[in-house]
Amino acid sequence: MDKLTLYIANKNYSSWSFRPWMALTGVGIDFEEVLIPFDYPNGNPNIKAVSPSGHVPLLQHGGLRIWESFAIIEYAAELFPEAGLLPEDRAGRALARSVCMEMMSSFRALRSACPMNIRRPKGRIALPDGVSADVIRIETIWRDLLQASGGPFLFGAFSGVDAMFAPVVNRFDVYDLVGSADILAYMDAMKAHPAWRKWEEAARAEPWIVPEDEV
Ligand SMILES: N[C@@H](CCC(=O)N[C@@H](CS)C(=O)NCC(=O)O)C(=O)O
Repeated sequence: MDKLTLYIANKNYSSWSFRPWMALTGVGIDFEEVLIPFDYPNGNPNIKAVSPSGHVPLLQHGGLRIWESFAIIEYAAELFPEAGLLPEDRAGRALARSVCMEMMSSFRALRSACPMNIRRPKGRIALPDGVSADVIRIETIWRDLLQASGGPFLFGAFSGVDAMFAPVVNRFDVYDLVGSADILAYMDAMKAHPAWRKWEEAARAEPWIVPEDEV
């Protein structure tokens, strides 16, 4: 099989890169990583050179290029059906897609007020309108899935759905947005996952600062 190459941006800040990287790493899929640091003053020309959308993440597999974080996870789930990236049953996969699509298309207030920042010291900020509604909705999604599956991850074992919410776990943590024991236990399980630890260690070692993401 051709090798898989995943193009990503800064591990400290690139929330969309984190998702497929954590999914693939978390279930043990082998891939080569190419990190292109953000270059906002110049419009990210090195990202535009590799990605049709001008964004990362992007997965290259032979001559095929796949962009959009969830499309990458779905492709990997089809390539490696035994890896457990998505639920085995059709109803479970439909539910998984529903919450992943909701993650991708929603929660703009949370995402813009509280950028992912892996190495940010924990501390609250003044929250604009809409953030607490986003937090409550995500807590409900997580709680319903955890209760149905029994945890410790959203569908029981770690899956691509957890990876789609990984940047939210960081936001809830570093901006101190939640306090319920069940939600904190899920976040602890995510932060203790070996794939999370590997990403976090690399993020902490990065030299780059993106001022607009330092809230
Ligand atoms: N919906 C896309 C979002 C991708 C995205 O916005 N990526 C950001 C990095 S986190 C990016 O490439 N930014 C560079 C730019 O906008 O120039 C996905 O799920 O992959």
